[in-house]
Amino acid sequence: MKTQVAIIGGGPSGLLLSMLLHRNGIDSVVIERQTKEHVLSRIRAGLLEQGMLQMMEEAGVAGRMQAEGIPHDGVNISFPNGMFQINFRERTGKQLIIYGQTEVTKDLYGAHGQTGLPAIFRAEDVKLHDIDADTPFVTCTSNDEELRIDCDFVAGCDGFHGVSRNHIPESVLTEYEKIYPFGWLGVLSETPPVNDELIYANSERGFALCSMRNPGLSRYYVQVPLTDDPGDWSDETFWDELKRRIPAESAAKLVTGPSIEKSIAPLRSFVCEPMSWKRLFLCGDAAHIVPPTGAKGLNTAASDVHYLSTALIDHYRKGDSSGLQGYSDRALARVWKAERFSWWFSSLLHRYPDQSAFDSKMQIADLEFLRTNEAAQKAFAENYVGLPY
Ligand code: FAS
Ligand code: PHB
Repeated sequence: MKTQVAIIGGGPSGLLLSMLLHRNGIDSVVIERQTKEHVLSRIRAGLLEQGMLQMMEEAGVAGRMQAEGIPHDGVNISFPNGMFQINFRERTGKQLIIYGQTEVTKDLYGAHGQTGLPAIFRAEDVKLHDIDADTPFVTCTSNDEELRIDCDFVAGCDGFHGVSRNHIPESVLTEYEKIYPFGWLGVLSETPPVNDELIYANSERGFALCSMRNPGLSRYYVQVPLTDDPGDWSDETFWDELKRRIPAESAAKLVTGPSIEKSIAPLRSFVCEPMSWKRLFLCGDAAHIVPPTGAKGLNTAASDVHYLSTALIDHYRKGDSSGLQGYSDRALARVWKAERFSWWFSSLLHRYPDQSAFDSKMQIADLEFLRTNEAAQKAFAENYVGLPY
């Protein structure tokens, strides 16, 4: 099989890239390890930046997101001194959109299926070859058939546990990592959200987040030790613990119900440099991970896809490869700022096992400054809505 861009990974990054290239007459083959049904069953991000909406519009896949996405103007932060709202729309002119990653991926697969572009599922033993030459190719087996995909470029969109990153020589690659000593236990429930905007809570018992997907589908998270297992948490225990961590008036309003999904996500900050090597270009979680506190995971993947698709279009349309040469630096410049914001916001809202009384006072003082200072709220708002591409 021959194509222009072989895309490893059929998650949101890979599909969005494939659709943007297709809209510009550039062929691609998506190579996904799982089945489409498995990819679509994942419950992940839910808060999207304007940049992600714009990317979906450019890919011609924004119809449902525009119709069903819930625009938000502000966010609420509660801590022992009370709860306050930051209206990021007033401070930046920008909104955020509540629209599940599951829906984003569904829309992308729907559109991709209309293009006639090939997608290989159940791909095993995926290997990249000759990425340091002008004629790279990818091999894999799928349904016991050996496949070879010849291409000009390889896009590594295969997430944190993918194979693409490992094809950058160790002599070239630097990895930066921070693992947090806790995770997020997330619950999805067919209940009305407790509030019409998100509530992030810093409580003595640990972090909590009240989010949603639509008026009848809520998403809640509580900070738990990494040693916990979702099976340790009955729905009742989860709801009781959540009520203890959010303001009393919110707890009184909270509608509980059976969880339809319950899982624990570890918290990690990770960046690899460079994000490209020869004919290989990494996008999204294949190159960087953020703790979900800042809601920057999927949104930063979208900015990578913006930079890479623009560079590939310039290469094929104008024979201009400067975008490809500058891709890694350009993408990393925005990635590191998202990493900083996500690390800072996580440090502000979580309780660390070895946290001292002084550390807690620092969190309170930082939150008090954020609650009362205009410049602090503006800086927060600009980062939270997403820095310009
Ligand atoms: P993805 O991981 O989504 O997709 C990579 C794809 O590559 C997968 O389909 C995988 O099966 C495939 N693949 C892997 N290895 C392969 C191989 N060898 N060959 C072929 N294919 C291969 N972000 C938020 O903003 N808010 C959240 O609440 C949030 N929750 C999250 C919860 C979890 C458990 C995780 C893991 C992430 C969460 N994120 C969240 C971040 C998330 O949204 C990611 O940033 C987003 O999925 C990144 O998209 P991709 O880069 O496409 O990677
Ligand atoms: C979510 O809705 O899943 C969500 C929202 C905001 C975050 C993380 C997760 O910071």
